[in-house]
Amino acid sequence: MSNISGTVPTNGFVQKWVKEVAAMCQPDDVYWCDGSEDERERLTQAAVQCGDLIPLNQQALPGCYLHRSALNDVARTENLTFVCSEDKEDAGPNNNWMAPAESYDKLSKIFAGSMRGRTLYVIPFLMGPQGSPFSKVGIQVTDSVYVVLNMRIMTRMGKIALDHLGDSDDFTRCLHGKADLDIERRFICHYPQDNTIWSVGSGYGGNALLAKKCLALRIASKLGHKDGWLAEHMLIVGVESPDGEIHYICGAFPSACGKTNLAMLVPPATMKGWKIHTIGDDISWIRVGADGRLWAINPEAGVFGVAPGTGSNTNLNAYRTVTKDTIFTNVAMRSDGTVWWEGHDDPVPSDALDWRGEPWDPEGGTPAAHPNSRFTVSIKNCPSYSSEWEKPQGVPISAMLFGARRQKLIPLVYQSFDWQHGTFLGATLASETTAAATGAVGVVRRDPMAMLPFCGYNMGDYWQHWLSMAKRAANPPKIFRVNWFQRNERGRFLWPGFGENLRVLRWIIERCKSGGAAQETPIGYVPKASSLSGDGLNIAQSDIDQLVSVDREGWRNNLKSQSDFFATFGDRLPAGIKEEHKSLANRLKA
Ligand code: OXD
Ligand code: MN
Repeated sequence: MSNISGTVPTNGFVQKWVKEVAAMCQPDDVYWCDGSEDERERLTQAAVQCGDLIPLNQQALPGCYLHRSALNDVARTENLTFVCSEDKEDAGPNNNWMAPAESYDKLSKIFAGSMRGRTLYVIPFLMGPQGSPFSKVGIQVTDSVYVVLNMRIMTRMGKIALDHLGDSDDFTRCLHGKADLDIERRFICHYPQDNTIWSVGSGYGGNALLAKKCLALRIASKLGHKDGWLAEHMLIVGVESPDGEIHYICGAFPSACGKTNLAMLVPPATMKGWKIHTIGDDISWIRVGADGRLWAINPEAGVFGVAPGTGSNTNLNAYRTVTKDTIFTNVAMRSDGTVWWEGHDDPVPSDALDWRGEPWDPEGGTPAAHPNSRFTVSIKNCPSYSSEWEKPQGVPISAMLFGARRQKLIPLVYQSFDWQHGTFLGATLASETTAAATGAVGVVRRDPMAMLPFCGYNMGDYWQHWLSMAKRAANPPKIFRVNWFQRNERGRFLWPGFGENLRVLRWIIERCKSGGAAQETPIGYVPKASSLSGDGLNIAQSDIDQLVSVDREGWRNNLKSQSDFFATFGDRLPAGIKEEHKSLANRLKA
């Protein structure tokens, strides 16, 4: 029998489920979290004592701590992630699948007795604004105090969630255990039919903070399919023009492709009067409003951002965001107890411990911070945070972006002809892989809507669901494809990116208002070079011309890879997507 402490809720469904998992995992103690400040302090001390957190220099970085993860546990492991629907076809070729009974059985054996000598923490959490009919409750149990402290930042945790739940049974059951962190016994399994997630053998964010990828994307995408809404791997940002008008934009980009930077963009000095309002940097839940527009909420409360490349020149807002109350994971630590990573403002240190805690040799050819090192911090810490984040109905979306990392072929920006063509632009998204998932980096892979690792059901059905939104929403957002990452033959980036991306957003907003000069091409509407230049943009005309040019031959060569990919979805591929592929081929022929 475990010792029980903390605030036990009155909800009988929650109590019963926690009793069942405790009987399986056999922890010494069960602690029910309430989300209070006092609890944060106690659990932080416990994390320091067990070595999960290392206090950083509290003068320079108040409330900041460092976590070093197991060496084999530094990124999402997509090959060990499963959607365990009853029917394999419902998981689709985009997911690994295991039969539910087999997977429950396999994982039960790993969980059995795995928490002996440990504490099982119960974390009630709310995804979405308080009082919103769109918000969802999850209950996560975990044996990692690091996970509890991260969930506390990433979600609205504790009493607020239990109040929202009341005596209902409608919550996602999220079971997480580190077990022995053995990669051979690591599984991240989703059971959409049971509104349940089981994850074992990893402490890494995307595998272990079950609110994030597991609930807010994989499980939520399936719920959205059933109930007529979308759960997307999208940032939400408000862009205010000098006349005070704000347009909200959602943007899907694969992991580690700059969503956090775009959500927190700092306008360049040359674009006076423009302002940015940050609502979310990773996930959007999107519904049709009574006015026929799409409205989005950010279900999360924090940012789990990639540290390397974050500096005051690239993203001053993010850089400032992480100066207090931040948990850093796998960054380097200097001898004065402050942090460093590649792309940090300060010079390369000679006195740092690398992400593994070993003395770091700047000449040694290995990075000081892990390329997927992270910061976890409240979104409210961000200087450009917008209180619209709290609005129960969310914000109305004017434009949606699909972006990826592509050295060639994809212009800086272009607009779809309509919603169906926009869905096709999302469905044909492909990107060079990054360190956010294990596996090779820099290889082009198809990543439709930046959801390949996160869509909790058959992607053919998901595209059909996207297409069907046009019938539900009389006034849907305009859809654009963007690519900040084009390079010339010598490998130099053609576009300065970061704050200058606001020029692209400005053109997008003009297009949403039926203005903005554009050229119709076979792939969509591309801006005139003059729409982006001016106002002190310091790049060569030839670079701008290349950024907005359409390489017809390259596009024709790309058609086969699109159709090969679509063919893997068999008869689940919607007619609308087939039609768009055919129309593109015809336009390119003309
Ligand atoms: C993330 C990811 O952590 O996409 O947001 O990997
Ligand atoms: Mn993400």
